[in-house]
Amino acid sequence: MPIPTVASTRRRFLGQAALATGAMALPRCGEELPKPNILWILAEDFSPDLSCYGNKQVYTPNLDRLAAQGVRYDSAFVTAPVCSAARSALMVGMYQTSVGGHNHRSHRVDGYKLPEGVRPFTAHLREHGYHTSNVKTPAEGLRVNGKTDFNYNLDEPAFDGEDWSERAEGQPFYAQINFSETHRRFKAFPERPIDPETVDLPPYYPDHPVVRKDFALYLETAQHLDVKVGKVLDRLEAEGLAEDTIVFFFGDHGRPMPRGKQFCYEGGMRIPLIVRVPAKYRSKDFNPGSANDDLISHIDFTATTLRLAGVQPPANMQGRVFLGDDQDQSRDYVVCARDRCDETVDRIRAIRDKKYKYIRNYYPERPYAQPNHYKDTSYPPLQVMRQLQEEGKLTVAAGLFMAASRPADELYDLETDPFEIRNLATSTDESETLERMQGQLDNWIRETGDRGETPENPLPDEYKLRTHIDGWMTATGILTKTEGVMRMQWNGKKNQVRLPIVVEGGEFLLRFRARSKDIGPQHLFWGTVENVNGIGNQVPTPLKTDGAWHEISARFAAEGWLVNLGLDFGSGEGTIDVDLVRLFQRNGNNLRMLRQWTFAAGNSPQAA
Ligand SMILES: [Ca+2]
Repeated sequence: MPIPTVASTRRRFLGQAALATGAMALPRCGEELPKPNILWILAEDFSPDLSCYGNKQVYTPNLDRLAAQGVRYDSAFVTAPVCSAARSALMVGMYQTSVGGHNHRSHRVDGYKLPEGVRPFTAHLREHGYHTSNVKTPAEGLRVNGKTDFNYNLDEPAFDGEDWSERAEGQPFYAQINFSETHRRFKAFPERPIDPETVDLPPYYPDHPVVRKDFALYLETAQHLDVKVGKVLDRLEAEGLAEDTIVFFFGDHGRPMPRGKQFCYEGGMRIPLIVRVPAKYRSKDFNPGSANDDLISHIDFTATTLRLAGVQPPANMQGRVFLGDDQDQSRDYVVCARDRCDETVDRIRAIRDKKYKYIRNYYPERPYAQPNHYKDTSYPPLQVMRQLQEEGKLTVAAGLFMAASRPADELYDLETDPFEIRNLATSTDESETLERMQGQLDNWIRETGDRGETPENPLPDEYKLRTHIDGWMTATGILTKTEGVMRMQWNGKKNQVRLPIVVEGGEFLLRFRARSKDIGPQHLFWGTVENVNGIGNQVPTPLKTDGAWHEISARFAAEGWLVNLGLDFGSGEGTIDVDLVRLFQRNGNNLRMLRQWTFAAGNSPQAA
């Protein structure tokens, strides 16, 4: 299928002219400079929550220094608010929706290839003399996993190696470093803790101690990221490469929180972008220490990187060059697309200009917060929001995300409503804006060949085992309920059933009856805000596998706030039935029942 392109004709004309004369796009006066090295430093799941972006709580001196030496971009956005789809687009400089990489973690095992003529951008760099690497040891003592996460299979290697030190003498390099911060699980920064009471929470979160603590831990994780980036910058200095290397720092998408990752609100689609260009490679308009408000899309990083390397971006690439003397016209809008994430089918498209954002929900009858194992078991703020919603205690702003359904159209004025709280889609004053942006989105869908219109079928096998009953969730089995019994069937992988719950810490007792012929729980485990899905928080809970019902009770104590608990079955295979689960708070020998689960048809957890 041919790939439509939105590349500007101006760019192609100028690019071809530059290549025809053999001149590099970048140097100021036509003198021949050696090709620059280009380094991408990627953060995971990170919004612009840095001191240099105005966050007053977080301490990020290294990234602030990078911003002071480079340019800070205030309007940089992803094409998808989730790892694999965003990274799939970045790697080819085309929307993930154009190349079939839009469903999260799809095409892992089906041999799916990119459309004809679409190649990883590193292949073009390689052909122009660059060494390309996905760095695994970015500085001494620092190891990273080298995440790629593409939703397609490549015919050629994406990278030549794992470090720029592997390049030939005199060879320019492109390298990327993928840090896992600030992906969950968050990591405390004891040397410089952040007081949860001082955190500025977005107004669409409830002001709750768990949300505050979780947000503070997110910012502390950003401080770890900053330390690591500092080590990379130090390494460039130590190796004498700082003046030869253009450095990009950015996020793969926004923060892992409700209305963040997986959603097309600013929390999910807006990312930090800092670019430092050594003096000899700067264009006239590059002013170190300045901020730039042009709309920039992830796929523009790809096109720009190629141009900086003196490589003309192929015509099928959809990004625009935003650096150097030969830049494309800046964008009128950026587009962000959300499709299936994990087991949760959705389709959202958002188009954003400098003032407005229009969001189209293709499944308005479904809640935003559809059940999702990953988010429901590892986002304490989401758990708080679910619980407060049940209790009718959410503010209007926080309640928006927990609604049982959603509007088909959302329109926000970002200048007056940066947190996207007041939907103007039904306002007659804004009907022209709405119509204009709907038309722009329709054009984009047509011009870029958005493949999200075709439902994915079937769901990848690994997601069929993500099931849930009355709040209990698993990623590796089938949960069903009949007549007061929850049945858990496991398929042999690492098996856990988890229950998100938010309760102030203390001493607890979990009591339930269980029967099984072949498998019993090994542990009860529990998580706190600081230690979600608690590693090491466990007590043994053995069960006789004689097929008879047995009473099980497990005592445990959680400090701070309890945010989840669950049963760990190891990697066995089998079936276990559970009925009438009760959670008690203990005070000496006194028990107070907090909640019970009766697994009756149609019921949900009952508060005591
Ligand atoms: Ca990510």
